Amino acid sequence: MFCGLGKNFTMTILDEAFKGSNRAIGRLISIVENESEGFLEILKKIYPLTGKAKIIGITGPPGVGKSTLVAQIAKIYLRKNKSVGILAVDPSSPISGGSLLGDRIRMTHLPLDKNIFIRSLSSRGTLGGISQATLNVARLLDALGYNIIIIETVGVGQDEVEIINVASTAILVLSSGFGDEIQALKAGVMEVADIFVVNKADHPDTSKYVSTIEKMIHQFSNRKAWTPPIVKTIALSSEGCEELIEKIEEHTNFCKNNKAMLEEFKQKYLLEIRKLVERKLTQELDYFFKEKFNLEDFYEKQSTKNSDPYSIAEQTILAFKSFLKT
Ligand SMILES: Nc1nc2c(ncn2[C@@H]2O[C@H](COP(=O)(O)OP(=O)(O)O)[C@@H](O)[C@H]2O)c(=O)[nH]1
Ligand SMILES: [Mg+2]
Repeated sequence: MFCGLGKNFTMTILDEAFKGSNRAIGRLISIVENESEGFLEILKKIYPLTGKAKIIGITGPPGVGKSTLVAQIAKIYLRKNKSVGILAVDPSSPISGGSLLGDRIRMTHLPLDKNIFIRSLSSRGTLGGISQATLNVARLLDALGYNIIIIETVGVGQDEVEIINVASTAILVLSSGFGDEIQALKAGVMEVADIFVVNKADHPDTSKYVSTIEKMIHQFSNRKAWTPPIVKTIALSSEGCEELIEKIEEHTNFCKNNKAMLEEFKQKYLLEIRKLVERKLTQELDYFFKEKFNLEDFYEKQSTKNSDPYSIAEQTILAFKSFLKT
């Protein structure tokens, strides 16, 4: 925590990070992830430097081979002289840290290189939840000059959809042997995926599984200008990974040239602002109820004829509005 150390201190860390200090980058990420003092100043300052990186989101059920795949993709990009930042998001509590440790070990097969930065994010964040915290950290890496940012997140629920939605290309990884999982897939995650990967293509049931997914894609994405391709991979041996990278490039180019996509990005941006406003207001409201306005006292003072919840809520809002003006 850097509470009390002040703005100048965080700005010094920012300078150090820009000079390439991995330690400073790590501390900056902690400030942004934990929303410690000075984090908004950092985010405002770095924002003009963002927008250059390619942000790839990867999600899917546990065990399908996401981490193995992330490591292979990272290796290919490193060979292409790109710098890579990897963010592994575990939205659960640190209790499940064991699996992350496993991921870290698997990812250490990556060459130790100054062009690579790996970090696990576990904080839910307070300002805008885990997806906003992930976006903030990804922007930080983008501003620091990382060319490729890969976000790995576990699962196919609402949180994961929000997290991969932060990416410019969202990839859903599946593999045969997860037949039950696909039944449980929500429309949300099918709609948000730009590319489907069927990993563990060494498994004999792969072709059958691919046809099932093809049918599902058809069902979910027939209104979209971009039809998500399915790429078969064997992450263990890197088979199919070059093709996956080609599809990522294709998707990036498609987005650059597509009006509907530009509109979609604008809508995402406006939604982010709206969510930031909502979260800030919720924080103010929490403070108001905790420190400034005792709802129970207020309720007790009402005469019986005025004590319907609608009127009390209206009066409370009036009091909150005048609190905001102070
Ligand atoms: N047979 C096979 N196993 C794989 C493949 N990719 C990953 N695995 C294995 O699947 C297990 C889970 O991989 P991991 O990358 O941790 O999956 P994650 O939970 O989705 O991140 C590990 O034992 C990997 O070695 C593959 O293409 N084929
Ligand atoms: Mg993993």
